[in-house]
Amino acid sequence: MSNNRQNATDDQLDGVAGYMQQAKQQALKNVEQVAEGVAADTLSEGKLFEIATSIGDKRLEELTVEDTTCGYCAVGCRFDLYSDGEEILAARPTAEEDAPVNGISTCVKGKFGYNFVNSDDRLTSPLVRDENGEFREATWDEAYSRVVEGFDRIRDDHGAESLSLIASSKATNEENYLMGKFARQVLGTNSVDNCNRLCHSSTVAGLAQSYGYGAASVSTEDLEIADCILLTGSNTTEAHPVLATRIKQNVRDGADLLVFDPREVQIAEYATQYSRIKPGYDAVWINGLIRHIINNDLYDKEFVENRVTGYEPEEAPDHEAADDREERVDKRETGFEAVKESVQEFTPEVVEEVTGVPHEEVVSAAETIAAADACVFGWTLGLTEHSHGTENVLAMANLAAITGNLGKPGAGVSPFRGQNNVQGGGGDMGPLPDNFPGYQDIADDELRAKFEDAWDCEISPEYGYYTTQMFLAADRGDIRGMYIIGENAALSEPGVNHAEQVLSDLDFLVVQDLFVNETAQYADVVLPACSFVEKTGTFTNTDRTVQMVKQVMEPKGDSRPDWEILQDLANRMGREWDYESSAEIMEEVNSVTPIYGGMTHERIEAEGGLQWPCWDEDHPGTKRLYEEQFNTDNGKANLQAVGYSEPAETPDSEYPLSLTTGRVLYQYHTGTMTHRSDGMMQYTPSDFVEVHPETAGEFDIESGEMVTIESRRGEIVVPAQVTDRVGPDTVFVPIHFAESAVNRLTDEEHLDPAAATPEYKVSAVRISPADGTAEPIEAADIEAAGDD
Ligand SMILES: Nc1nc2c(c(=O)[nH]1)N[C@H]1C(S)=C(S)[C@@H](COP(=O)(O)OP(=O)(O)OC[C@H]3O[C@@H](n4cnc5c(=O)[nH]c(N)nc54)[C@H](O)[C@@H]3O)O[C@H]1N2
Ligand SMILES: Nc1nc2c(c(=O)[nH]1)N[C@H]1C(S)=C(S)[C@@H](COP(=O)(O)OP(=O)(O)OC[C@H]3O[C@@H](n4cnc5c(=O)[nH]c(N)nc54)[C@H](O)[C@@H]3O)O[C@H]1N2
Ligand code: SF4
Ligand SMILES: [Mo]
Repeated sequence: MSNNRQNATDDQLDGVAGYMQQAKQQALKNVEQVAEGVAADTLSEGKLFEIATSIGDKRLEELTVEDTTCGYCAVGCRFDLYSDGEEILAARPTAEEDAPVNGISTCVKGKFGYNFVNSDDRLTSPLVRDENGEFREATWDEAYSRVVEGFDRIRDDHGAESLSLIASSKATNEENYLMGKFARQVLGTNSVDNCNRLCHSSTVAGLAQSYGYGAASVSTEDLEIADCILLTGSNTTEAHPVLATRIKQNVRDGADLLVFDPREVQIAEYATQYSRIKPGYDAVWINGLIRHIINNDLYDKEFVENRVTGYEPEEAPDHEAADDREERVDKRETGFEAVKESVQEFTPEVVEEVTGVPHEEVVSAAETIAAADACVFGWTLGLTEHSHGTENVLAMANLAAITGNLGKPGAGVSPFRGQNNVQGGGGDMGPLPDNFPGYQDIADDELRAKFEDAWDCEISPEYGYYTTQMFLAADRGDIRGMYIIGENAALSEPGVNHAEQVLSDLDFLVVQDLFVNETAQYADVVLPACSFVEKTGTFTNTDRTVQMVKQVMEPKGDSRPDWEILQDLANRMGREWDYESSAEIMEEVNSVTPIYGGMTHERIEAEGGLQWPCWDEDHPGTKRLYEEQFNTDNGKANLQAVGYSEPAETPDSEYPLSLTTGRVLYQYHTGTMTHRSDGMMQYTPSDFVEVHPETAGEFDIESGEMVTIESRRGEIVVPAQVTDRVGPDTVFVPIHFAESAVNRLTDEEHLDPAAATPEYKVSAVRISPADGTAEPIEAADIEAAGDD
């Protein structure tokens, strides 16, 4: 087996300079096609926005230019996109006042990641199976008929609850609102969920329990004015490059940065303190910090006295899944005294032995946080993707509350959300088995009655299945049909050997996507959707800012925006939907979703974004949550005692290493968008495994050599990158390539009891040399490509 990692020719520059050079040539080519008199020599390396500036005025008039919001990650960068109607030619900064998060910054993906839109294998017409079981192109009419037939058959034979829908956090708020409505009103099932389940649902569950809202309390500007930032489980420079820039700037200006991560990721280079932790034991070191702070009287007594209380869990609705989820919560002691008592077991010895963090590092981090006037607690998947992710988040919420770091400038909790629209489309819009839009509980009789009335349908009070549970329920025959919109479950679910089996055994599967992705290969019908550059609507970013997304190009081929497809299907299934635009859908959202009450397209456009809650048309939106009170019954933060927890599967003699998984800068998830860009592929053409030099020695592995990685569930082969970025007990593999799908190794069964998040961040594995070698893998130059 060979690897073509370094396939750049000799005369090309290495690293990011080479990437920029290539991108510049590509952009120049575009510009030459549309503009006369391009002043190539005005272009400086790494300043490709200037290319767009150099498009001649005359030709400029012939181009479409729209200010829009990035469709990759949840930072929510805004920029102008230029199109000649056929393809995206350039991205350049929009007016700074219209780009509250990024100003003039963007990362490589927002700047250059558009080749996928026009790629030859974009889906341009619906596909159905022919008599031999092969895909053939079909008219929309035929495809819709097949979909209706398929869903009807399952409903008639097995009941509507055996249908489920996976909604797409790539799509707009308006589309996700309709996905939730479609599941409940048209299909008649509460089993509707999305990628938040695989990602930050433990953040949402934990923060909702502790403070009332499952979202960041801060605005992005708080990252720039905090005195101290604690970051954990976040590879910020690669996954949220523009936020990393904000943080680095603040650190240069004197803020403290504390990084806790099993990998010495690039942001750690800027840290006042980097502590290497063993994956899977976050509540332990966080409780160690809390213990030091409380026992040494360093906590914020006034805040604790006035703004903190215990937590009284509500009775769980009567549903198998819900019972299981609530069980652990029921047992939890609540209030400051309970937390104080519960952290006593996390002595310096315990913390060091379990997590590997020496006592001096616990002390210095605790004292830095306690001494800061304002501290932001930032985290991402390293904290959440565990079988006890919600407990990790509760522990972090306790830490922020006892140090009084909420509801004031430069302070608060900042989970960096993932997909471009997972905060809005994946949460706020309620394509969820337990919530209507705006986190309104479906088990609440009054709220359910409101939606039954608004949507003219009956809705069961029983929670549906979470995404991860849908796949387990399918094994039992409880789910028989799925409608998967913009989600590549065949690669992104945990334990994909199992997921593949489920997808192939389903009675009926509809996939709605831009491509025949790995999931679509199991579909009965594939419906071609449009990407964010081909439609209008809104996305909600990581700091609750709702921003406009605008159509820059016509839909490719016969593809249609998701909301139009849903409307067509709803009408064929006996409903009368007549939305003429996404603005009209937003009006309906406004009327049923209190936190979005005043968010019309008109205002979002005029005000350059609005942060929720925004209760009515006169409300200015909310920059920072919890300034006066928490969103709980008594207005106080609910502290909850969090005890010892560990990963569901720990290393042993057979599988001696902890595997953790994640992302790289140049790739995005399952690659449907980034694999179609030559530039991105040149820099990360395959997955790889990071192995510590000592471990490499022990298992006889050299950099560039192919390595077999095995878990109890499967095996993959990837080239090795020998590096001390990881510790000796840990190996890291990215998630971006089907041929080395790391989710063959992960476990689909052990889910977080409150949030049903899988444990992507810890699996027990063993490694051994495989046949073949690859070029040694250089770490990408993240610094320069992350943001400029
Ligand atoms: N380039 C790029 N950017 C992206 C994405 C992408 O695919 N590509 N995806 C987007 C999405 S949807 C998301 S959700 C975000 C994810 O953003 P991140 O969560 O920052 O991304 P990951 O690479 O999964 O990184 C997780 C971090 O957790 C650390 N970690 C691993 N195990 C543990 C543990 O047990 N405890 C702690 N504390 N840390 C641990 C890893 O070393 C790594 O630094 O990125 C978004 N941005
Ligand atoms: N081992 C491991 N596994 C993980 C993770 C991990 O850290 N480790 N992270 C998890 C996380 S946080 C996430 S978010 C998931 C991501 O997993 P997925 O969401 O499955 O990954 P994507 O590749 O982003 O898939 C999005 C799909 O939407 C399509 N698409 C894009 N725009 C549109 C649109 O506007 N409409 C429609 N209909 N389709 C569109 C794309 O072509 C693509 O097929 O992976 C999870 N899996
Ligand atoms: S950081 Fe990059 S991927 Fe994320 S929104 Fe900004 S430009 Fe897009
Ligand atoms: Mo995510």
